[in-house]
Amino acid sequence: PERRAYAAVDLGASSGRVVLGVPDGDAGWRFTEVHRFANEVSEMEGVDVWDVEHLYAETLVGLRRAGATCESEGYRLAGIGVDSWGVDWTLVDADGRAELPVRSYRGAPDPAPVVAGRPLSVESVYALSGIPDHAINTALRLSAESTLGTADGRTLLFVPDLWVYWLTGKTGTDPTIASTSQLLRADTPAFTPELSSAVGVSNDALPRVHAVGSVVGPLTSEARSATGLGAEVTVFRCAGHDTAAAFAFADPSRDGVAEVLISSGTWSLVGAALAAPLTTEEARLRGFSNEHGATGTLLLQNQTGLWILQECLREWGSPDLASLLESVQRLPFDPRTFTTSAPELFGTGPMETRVRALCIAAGRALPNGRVSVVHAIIDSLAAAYASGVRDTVALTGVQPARIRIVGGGSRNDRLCRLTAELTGLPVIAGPAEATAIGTVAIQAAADGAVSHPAEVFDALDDAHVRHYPTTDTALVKETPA
Ligand code: ADP
Ligand code: LRH
Repeated sequence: PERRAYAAVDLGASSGRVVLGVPDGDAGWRFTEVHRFANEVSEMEGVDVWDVEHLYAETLVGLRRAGATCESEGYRLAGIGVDSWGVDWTLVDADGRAELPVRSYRGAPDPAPVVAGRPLSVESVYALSGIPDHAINTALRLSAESTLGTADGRTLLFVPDLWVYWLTGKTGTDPTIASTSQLLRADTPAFTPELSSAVGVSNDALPRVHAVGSVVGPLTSEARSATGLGAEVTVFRCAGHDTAAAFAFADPSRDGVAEVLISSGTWSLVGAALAAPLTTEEARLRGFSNEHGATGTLLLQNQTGLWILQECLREWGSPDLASLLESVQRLPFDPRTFTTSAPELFGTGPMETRVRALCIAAGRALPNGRVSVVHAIIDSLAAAYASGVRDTVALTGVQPARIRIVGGGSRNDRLCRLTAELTGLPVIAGPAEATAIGTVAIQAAADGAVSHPAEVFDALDDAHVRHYPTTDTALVKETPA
């Protein structure tokens, strides 16, 4: 029988990759990263942008490799899916030209004037969209720019939608990425003029919302010749939002709130999968968004994540992360942590100085050298995870059995260990590539190769996951203030 394989194009804020997933007999699924390429915010004429043309060119390289790998191993590449970071967008005009470059949320303006001028109350916007006001939200930035009062034949596409458009020539979006905009309803996957008109955005410019797992179509002839792939490869609309792809295993209708979910990458997302949105005033004040998941609602607190460490590394000329982490591995937890989501850490610019200043304010003057900085960052990220877990428990009223940490940060042993110690909940860490695995799993389910995306995750072997018990209080000696 034909052995069908699926490719995930996973665009993260710190790197992009193309991952090939193949069914591997009784052993479940095997994942091969066929291509990885760096990504970062760059500055163009004073504006923070993503070099999407470069990222797309790298994507084509990766897809070519995915095709070649399939051919040499006797698989047929049956599907391609794309996911990326949230909120950023482009406009495609009537001639199919995308407005480039895509601006990065890192340069988002102060949203206060837009919020003050909006005819809907802060509470109504939250009740409708499930998304609290945050400078990065598509809705608030579009409004600040006043560029989309009339559609003029233009269609708004989020980053994964732009990839799907370039690959297939078809416009559209999916509920997961669209929900990061604050323009989609939380209770049903539809844009509403109530939300768009409140921020002066034409509802006509918003793309059609297609279900997660729907077929988009074959590659354009241009994409075929750039990748060497044929017309038999189907592009699927997956969970375009990387966070939703990473949590594609969590199905609240099957599992209830069994675990607290943490996605640990450039951002930290902490929360739970729910059967329906939770838009209470308490949820809003605690900073939780209700985003559409691959199924159900993802109630998530957006925290600044490993961005802080990434920017320090960039400033230090990219020293080896593993050896830096090794040098803080056995240091005791210092409860004098700083607020990782402090607004001064948000933008690009010198990070070490900003971290040192916040540490001094927290009564933790750091000695010279990088080790103390890394120590303070990891301790502070773990304290933020613990606080997000407490908030999740308070909001849902459920005492979860464990915490699941996915994403690149699940490889950070100290971070995972501290999270278990500070919360008293066991941590399951991994898979680090949950996002790409989710994007493969959604295709496999849509294509009938598995009955639920969770099956693909359930079949992962121990190489993908590590267990941290709560009894290990080796690092936490004093309880944080
Ligand atoms: P994004 O999708 O936002 O680009 P990732 O999920 O790829 O983020 O996570 C990137 C982060 O993962 C890096 O900032 C780094 O701190 C962490 N990471 C990656 N590999 C390792 C490793 N081997 N050990 C510890 N941390 C790692
Ligand atoms: C994480 C993420 C997160 C936010 C941010 C912009 O990669 O998608 O969920 O939406 O990026």
